[in-house]
Amino acid sequence: MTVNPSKKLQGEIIVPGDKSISHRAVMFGAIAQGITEVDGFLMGLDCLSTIECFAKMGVQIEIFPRNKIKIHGNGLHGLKAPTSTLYTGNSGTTTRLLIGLLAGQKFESTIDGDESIRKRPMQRVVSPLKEMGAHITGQENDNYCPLTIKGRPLQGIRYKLPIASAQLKSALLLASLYAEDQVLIIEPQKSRDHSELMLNYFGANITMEGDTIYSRPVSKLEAQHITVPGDISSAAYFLTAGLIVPNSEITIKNVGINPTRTGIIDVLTAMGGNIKTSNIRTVNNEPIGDITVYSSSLSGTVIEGDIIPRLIDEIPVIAVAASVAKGTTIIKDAQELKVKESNRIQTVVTELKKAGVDITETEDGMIIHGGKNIHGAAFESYGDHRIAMAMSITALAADSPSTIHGTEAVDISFPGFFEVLKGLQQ
Ligand code: SPQ
Repeated sequence: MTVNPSKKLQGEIIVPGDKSISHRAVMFGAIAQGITEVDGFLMGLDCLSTIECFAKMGVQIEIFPRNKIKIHGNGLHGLKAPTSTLYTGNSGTTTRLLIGLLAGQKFESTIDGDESIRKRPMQRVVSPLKEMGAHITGQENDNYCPLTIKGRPLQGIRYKLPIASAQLKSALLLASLYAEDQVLIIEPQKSRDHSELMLNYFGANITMEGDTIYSRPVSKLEAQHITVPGDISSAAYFLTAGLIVPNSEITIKNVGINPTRTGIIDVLTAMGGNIKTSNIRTVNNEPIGDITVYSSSLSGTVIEGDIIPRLIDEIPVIAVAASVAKGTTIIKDAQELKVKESNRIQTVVTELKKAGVDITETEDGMIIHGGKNIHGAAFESYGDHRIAMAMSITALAADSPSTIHGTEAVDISFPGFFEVLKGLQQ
């Protein structure tokens, strides 16, 4: 894919449905009683992997035009033993949440994914589940897929998470639906809380008090109607593009602005970005709004600590904003980036260096001395959707055209990304 430098971006857009919320709608709908209708579902490859896995466990899921799906829930105890391996493709969320759900079923199952999934650590989920009584075996001390899960009755647990991870927390919350007594989870920092909000919407008994989450047993979940907001992680590319390309004004309608996800807005605003949020309302427990960005002159900043889980997936594109910004940006406490679809510290640094950016890799992040000329380059995606899209935004601010290899990866979370970008360039 060739991406040319841009002189101006203008228009009103929508971005596809939130990936985290779409996965959860399928999973919770599958174990609820009744038919869950979902509008604004993300038809990205990761969420389609989740649908496939539940279809293999006997759940009927209908797909309609215009991003609508209907899940015919089997109830909490109605999933069927799959007759073949549950294949999760490139999706860490599908893999980790399913491990939690499968631990308490009455059957045995095997879960596996693509080359990238086979390199992502699962011990973080497997270890507390074993404490609850789960029987899980896999590669290298049960840390890597393929993993085989023999369903067992589970006990409650009091568990302090060693890392702020919504996937780990959600795996335990799903297992808690099959536990004999209370599951208590303590978070080191707050990570996205879509599971807590949506499970309660389906009738679970989850309470949040400070850094502690309590999940108490319920006898059933009830089907709901879910409207999925636009994904702020997808909006992030256009928020950044609108700020760094001169003469730009972009409005993104109906974006999820759950505070556990809006770290990108806080950081870009702190860097001097002119960003306005309007039309704020709540849809099925999730806050939604329209976000407008105007070209701005950005300055470097320090990003560390509690904000990291609130913007973890946006760091590749934040690094692009920092490359254009005047001064130094330091990103710390982001070692989790090393175990995403690619090692995102390494891939971001390698690719931005190709464009002439003064950027250094550190143990837990990166240091960027921004404001220098950005050159067109031949970028690689490493099969990582977020790297493909971040490098496409870099290309808009470059002094000559760039090529991006492996752009098919955008279909993981943002089918139609390049069409939306072209629409803003006209
Ligand atoms: O599903 P996957 O592949 O793990 O997706 C990513 C992404 O960039 O899209 C991470 F690579 O998002 C994760 C996110 O980083 C989605 C997620 C969720 O839906 O619960 C939580 C975060 O991961 P973690 O490991 O911090 O829990």
